[in-house]
Amino acid sequence: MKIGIVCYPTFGGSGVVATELGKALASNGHEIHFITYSQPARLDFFSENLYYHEVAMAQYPLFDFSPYESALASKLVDVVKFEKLDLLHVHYAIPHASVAFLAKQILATYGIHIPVVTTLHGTDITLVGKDKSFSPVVTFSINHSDGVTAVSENLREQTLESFDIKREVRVIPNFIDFSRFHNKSKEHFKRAIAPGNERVITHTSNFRKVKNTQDVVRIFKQVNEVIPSKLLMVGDGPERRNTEELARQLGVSQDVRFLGKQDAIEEILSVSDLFLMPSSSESFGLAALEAMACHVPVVSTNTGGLPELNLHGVSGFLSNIGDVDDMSKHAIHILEDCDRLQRFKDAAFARAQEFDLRNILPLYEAYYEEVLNNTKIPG
Ligand code: GMT
Repeated sequence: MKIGIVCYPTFGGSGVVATELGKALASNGHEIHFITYSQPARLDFFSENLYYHEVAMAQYPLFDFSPYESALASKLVDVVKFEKLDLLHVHYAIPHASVAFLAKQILATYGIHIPVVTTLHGTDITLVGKDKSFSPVVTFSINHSDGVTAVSENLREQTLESFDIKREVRVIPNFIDFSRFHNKSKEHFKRAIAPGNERVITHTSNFRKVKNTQDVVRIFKQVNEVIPSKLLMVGDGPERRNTEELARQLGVSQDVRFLGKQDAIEEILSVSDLFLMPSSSESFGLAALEAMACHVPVVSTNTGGLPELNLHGVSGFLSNIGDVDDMSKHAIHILEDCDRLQRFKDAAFARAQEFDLRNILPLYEAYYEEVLNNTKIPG
């Protein structure tokens, strides 16, 4: 199958899922065309089945805001026509689903019929999509996609509650590629990070408000008072400065390292004992799954799709949003006893295995076939 994938090429979760999916489909023999405004962060190797088309935008003094949607739609028309694609799979509804609809209408005028699958990732529904400035377009483009998937049951329910949806939304959960995410032996790195054999606690995110990165530091302070620990903060974003400031105010900055954006996240996770995700909204929690795949238990909130991933008392614990004391108590419980920590590590890994790419990829392939069959023009 020849598939065009549209996504945000950044370090955000939806871009990572789209890129990893494209890479896996290409390894399975499909021809994959990424159509984005810059090279996707995880598109880091060459394969004969992978293509990348950059959406270039003409600048003009009249444009206060560059009309990216028009440039992307034009690029989609061009790539679908020239490369003879069978299907478009767009990740993150805003603006990709409505742009794909526009491209599809334009292509129809050339007698080309291409089905569009939209994957909803989270904030395109929960935080941003619901806003009045977007919701009519989001509703329309979900209803007019030929296939729609959501990355968790909770996101599917939220979509149906928040918008007037007249079609099926299929749940296909996020996945993990174990050929990349596995526990690597990084003893020298661990000794450098935690020379006194302290426990290593990790958080990775884009440091947006929704991630509650200050709660990570608050939890760490409580844990560190009982169990000597180090905190690794991976990623960057608007809340990083406030979070660094809080670490200084709380007097823990000597035990906290802000590492910025990192590509080799699996190496950092491999030296970690616990992952913290105190988000106030999380449709799935891909970063938590990546941690679990590296044998790292997760203390998270119970919001959104997190309870579908992180099993309370098994792979980690769930607490209410903002309940720093509860999350600290759970973190200490996991970390204070070596045997218990090992049990949580094993259980986190076992849970992650249920989201193995090898189990999820066939679900996407079958869904593409289903959509193609349902949209086939007779004759
Ligand atoms: O805000 C983010 O975390 C990035 C965002 C994205 O779409 O780039 O992530 C969302 O999609 C991820 C991949 O499906 C999910 O794992 C994240 O839970 C989700 N983020 C939120 O719902 C806040």
